[in-house]
Amino acid sequence: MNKNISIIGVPLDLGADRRGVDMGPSAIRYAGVVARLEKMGLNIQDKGDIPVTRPHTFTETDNHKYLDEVVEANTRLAEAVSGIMEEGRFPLVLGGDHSIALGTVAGVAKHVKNLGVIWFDAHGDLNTGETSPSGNIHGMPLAASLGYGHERLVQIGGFAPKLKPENVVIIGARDLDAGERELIKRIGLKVFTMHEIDKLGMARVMEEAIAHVSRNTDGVHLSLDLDGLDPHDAPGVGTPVIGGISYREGHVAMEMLADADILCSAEFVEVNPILDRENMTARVAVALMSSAFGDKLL
Ligand code: B3U
Ligand code: MN
Ligand code: MN
Repeated sequence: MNKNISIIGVPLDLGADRRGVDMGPSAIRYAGVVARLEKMGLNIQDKGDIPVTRPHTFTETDNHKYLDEVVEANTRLAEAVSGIMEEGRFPLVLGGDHSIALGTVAGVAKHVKNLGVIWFDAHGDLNTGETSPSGNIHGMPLAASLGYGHERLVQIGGFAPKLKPENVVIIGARDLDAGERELIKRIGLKVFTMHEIDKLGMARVMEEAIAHVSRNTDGVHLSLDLDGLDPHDAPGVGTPVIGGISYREGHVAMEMLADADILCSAEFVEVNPILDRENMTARVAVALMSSAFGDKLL
């Protein structure tokens, strides 16, 4: 496991149509991310935040809200993440809405030939401008990284596609739109919905997920949307969906990832301190990070 970690914040909420997740990086830093990871003996460098342009007026392009700003922020993020990879360090990206996966995945995929992805989320984030019910780009980053959707999203970082469908798993899905279900079936994407988690248990799901994403890959990116967790355990998220992954299931999943030693990068997104209770969701995010980086109970 790479013990040299560089943190980048992305105070972007335009991909979620302005909902307060721009304060996610501050909330996660306030929850003590640097101290917690340093205490584990990791070398942490906090590189601060990516600058985000804040528009005065609402804009929409072909059912993509704030397309220019989201593309601009993610282009900067892709460069920053790529720079961290070049230095041989592990990028840990703090969101921000989930559209920032566009930039993170672009920056990582530039350096990892066959990149695997574990996508924890209540949602599929597999919409395109044609299928999105909201026009919110945070519902589109996985589709775009696989090569589907608006050219400007698909081409962030200057190459496409970043991912092959057989190297990706979604875990925790329970709110999929019709167009997303259609794409999942068409490209044969592996999805562990809450149904599989309830039936098989998280440990078995993680065994299968880890085997799936590490089979033909040279590194795995963890993209963790806090709304994958149950709103009871993580209330401070943009779009809470009842019936999610528990705090404990989240931890065992992260611990199994640490034991498998497959991660090359990670991002924790959609923390919304406005809707939170005493910064609980940011604190849960930090706790999950420590498990993902190998913290043990004993
Ligand atoms: N699938 C819906 C809702 C959604 C996606 N991601 C979040 N919410 N956080 C959409 O708008 O694409
Ligand atoms: Mn998401
Ligand atoms: Mn989500």
